[in-house]
Amino acid sequence: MTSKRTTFTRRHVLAGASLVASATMIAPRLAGAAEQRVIRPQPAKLAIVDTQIGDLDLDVWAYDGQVPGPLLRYRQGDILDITLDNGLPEPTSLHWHGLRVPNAMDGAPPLTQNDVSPGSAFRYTFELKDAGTYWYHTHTRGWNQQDRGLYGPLIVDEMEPPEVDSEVLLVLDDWMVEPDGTVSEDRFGNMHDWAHAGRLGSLVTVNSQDQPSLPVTAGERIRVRVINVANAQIFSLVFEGHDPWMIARDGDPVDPKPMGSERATLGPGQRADFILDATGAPDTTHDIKAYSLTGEGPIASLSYASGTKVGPALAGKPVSPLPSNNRPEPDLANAVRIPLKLEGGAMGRMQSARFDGREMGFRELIANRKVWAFNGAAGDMQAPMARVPTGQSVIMPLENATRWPHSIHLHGMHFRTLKRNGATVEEGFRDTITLGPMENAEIAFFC
Ligand SMILES: [Cu+2]
Repeated sequence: MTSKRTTFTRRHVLAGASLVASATMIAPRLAGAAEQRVIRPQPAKLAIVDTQIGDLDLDVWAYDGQVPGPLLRYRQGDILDITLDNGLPEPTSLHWHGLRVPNAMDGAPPLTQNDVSPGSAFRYTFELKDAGTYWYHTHTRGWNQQDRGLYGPLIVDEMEPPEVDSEVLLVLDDWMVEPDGTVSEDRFGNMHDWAHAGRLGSLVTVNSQDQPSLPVTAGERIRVRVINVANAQIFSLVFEGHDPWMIARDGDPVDPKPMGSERATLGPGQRADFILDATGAPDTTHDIKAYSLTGEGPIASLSYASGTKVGPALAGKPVSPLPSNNRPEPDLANAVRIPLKLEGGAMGRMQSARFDGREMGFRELIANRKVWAFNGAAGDMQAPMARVPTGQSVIMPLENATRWPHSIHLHGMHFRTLKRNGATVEEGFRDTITLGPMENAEIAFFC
């Protein structure tokens, strides 16, 4: 594992008034249909009160000076129209994670566009076909740029959203912070991390705060949206003292059911939506606890005000399913099979892989900063893995032949998971699947 293991400890929660105020991202609709706006990634400072280290003033890269970046909120069917204005000292791009976009708008250089140079701009515009909880992030040297803070939430409201009293958005990240309170730049692209479970941080934040206290009122019904923007960390969440209903995963509806004793697991890039009835008593505090690859402990808390909700109670009423996004179903009978095998990493069995036009041994691959391979090729996105005509359905057997968990994410479309480790499963549409070490799955999608 990584050299620095972190265990969350139960720490006292700092709940200063200003901290509470900014902890909850109760989300207004900021952008309207076809409203044009500019987003500028630039170097910035991020203040975090670390409950162990104290005041941190981190050097980050941020969209419009904020981490997470500004909340983009639309209604289903709206047109997103955003110009990326690069204020960074290096090229960048903007990827819309989980959204069904035209290929040219996907923001994945060099495949779908060129990198946007410093001082240049690129305009992204497309229709928002699907409602749900999504996010945007850089797709250029993401291991560096995303770690530095270049990500933000994107919400597309249903035409008829479920009735709730309030809404909470939780953006989960983990930062590698040095004892002196700086962001560890040495760890960006560190080969040891890279060959293991990825860069796992020492400080877990929710909305860029360490264990924020989220104000709630007894008796209210809350929609909770969770986005895991960490680059490698896997979080399993428990809302202590509450029994939320999961209503969506990766932006797509799931049959609502109470979580019971189940934990909601989110790999990197994944999202989950919940309906949470505030069944706690006034003046009490309940932890939101996370189990991760490096430890467990509270990451935030629900802090009840002294009163109770006034007016008609939604809490306790049945939770209805969200409206379908009507994504096209894969046609399994006529699907082509495109297998994807992941190899490499520390303690793996990969002897060699193709890179730069020839077969290289593992040591030579490491010298070229390549430790992972897809189907025997250690690539860098220069050439497509497969070409598929529009309208074609694909079945993709996935094999994680490594000792490490991997989240695999499809751009531009959601998939159905058909099998996990040989067993048939029935799941809703997802855009990201997390495979544990040596696990396999089969997914299917319509192109
Ligand atoms: Cu994506």
